Amino acid sequence: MATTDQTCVYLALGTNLGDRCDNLRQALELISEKVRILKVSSIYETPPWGYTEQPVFYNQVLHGKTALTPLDLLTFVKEIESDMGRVKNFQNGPRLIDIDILLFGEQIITTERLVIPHPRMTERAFVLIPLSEIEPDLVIPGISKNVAELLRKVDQTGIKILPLI
Ligand code: PH2
Ligand code: MG
Ligand code: MG
Repeated sequence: MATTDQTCVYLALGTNLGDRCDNLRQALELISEKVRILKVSSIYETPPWGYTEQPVFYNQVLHGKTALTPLDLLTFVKEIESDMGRVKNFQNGPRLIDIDILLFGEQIITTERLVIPHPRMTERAFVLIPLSEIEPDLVIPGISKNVAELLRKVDQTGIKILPLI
């Protein structure tokens, strides 16, 4: 595939049900069908945020390039979530796999279906830690701060990098 007309994207993965490592591995494989994956962070074990009475999460961030439009990318990742067996749950509740679009090039998108940059990414250490591992100098569109600066302002308690086994 030609590499022109491809947009840099950053996606965040999260899982706290079933075989979490395998869920992440499977999600990466499915995402790679339409996103050329260029960088993948380590996996981080992270305490649940928002609703605490649930298993700990594994989180990971990837950087890639895609020819999809933002809405087609959203449809694509939602299809992967449901194909992998994610069922609807309450907000911030347990999930087999969550794939969130953090950034789509330099674009700022505010529609009913899609808000980019991801509205809560700047507050969440479980996103900023893996993102800073692969892209510490990245400046978030609409905010004049880079990932490393944003990370200094959030609570990183309880987050552990998963050793490679
Ligand atoms: N996702 C949520 C809510 N809370 N907590 C952690 N640690 N990791 C997540 O991915 C996560 C969460 C909603 O998307
Ligand atoms: Mg999410
Ligand atoms: Mg989501």
